[in-house]
Amino acid sequence: MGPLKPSLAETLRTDYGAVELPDDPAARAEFLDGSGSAVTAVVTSGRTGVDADLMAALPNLGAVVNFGVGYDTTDVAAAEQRGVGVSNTPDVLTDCVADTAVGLMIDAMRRFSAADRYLRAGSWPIEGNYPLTRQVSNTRVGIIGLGRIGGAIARRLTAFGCTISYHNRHRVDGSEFAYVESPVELARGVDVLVVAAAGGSGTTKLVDATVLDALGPDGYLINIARGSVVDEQALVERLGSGRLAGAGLDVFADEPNVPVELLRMDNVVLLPHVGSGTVQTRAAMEALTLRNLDEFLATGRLVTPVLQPAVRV
Ligand code: 8YV
Repeated sequence: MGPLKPSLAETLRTDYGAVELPDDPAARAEFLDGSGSAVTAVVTSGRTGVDADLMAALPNLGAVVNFGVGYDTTDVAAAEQRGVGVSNTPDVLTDCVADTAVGLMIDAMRRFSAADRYLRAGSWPIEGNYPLTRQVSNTRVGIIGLGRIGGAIARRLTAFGCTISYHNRHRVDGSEFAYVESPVELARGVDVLVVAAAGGSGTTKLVDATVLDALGPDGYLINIARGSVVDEQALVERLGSGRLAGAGLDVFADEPNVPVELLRMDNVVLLPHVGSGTVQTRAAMEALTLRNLDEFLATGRLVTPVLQPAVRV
């Protein structure tokens, strides 16, 4: 189920004889009627996923193999009910996504992209020096979601002298960073709020208007997780009216559509969901996706499961 990395799609077609689920509704319905019961594994990505209706149309499905760490587009509860396994690609993308968070934070606070636009527009000789910006080192940073990626961001920012605190579903055992009970309390005490929590129904608009107001007019929001975790409308309103200082965003609520108001703002840095997008990391994600598929086809188990398939006897 595309779109997939072209080399992965090609390998699946040629080495595995995989078929592509048609996008067109009529063609899809025809395919599912004729061949839905022959499908035992689906390879997809966080952009597409397998919802409960599609699972119902694939009665012999055994595994959803997800290219990407985030699997919020797949209905894991429905998968569990049906005994369908779900895998993702953790760890291999942690460094690149954490690098992206730090890059966005530096860019948003120091306004490098905006200063680059200023220089290219020929403004330097005419308008003079670029306005002063905000120091990154030694700031107070709050991280929502101290999982693998959140932890990697925290470690990087520790080297910048930042004071790190976090909010998470549960306090992380053994963490050296200060746990804060709620997102709003976390936002109140920091200069920068970094969103690194998984998407899905449990985190929808976790960063809402109240949290953004607690972050306040001197605060910055960085999001490398999922657009759904932030109330995007509230974010846009506050960035446009000076109630937030700035933002660095790699993810949006309705990708690839980005609120048009953001395009006109110099206090935001906008990336087209490129967090894991390096040659090295995407190759590692591809390899791990295929390892999961191979293991499932050979043994009925997954290498990096979110949920193991039910054992069929
Ligand atoms: C995308 C990501 O999945 O891993 C994730 O959760 O958001 C990214 O790595 C990747 O672009 C594939 O769609």
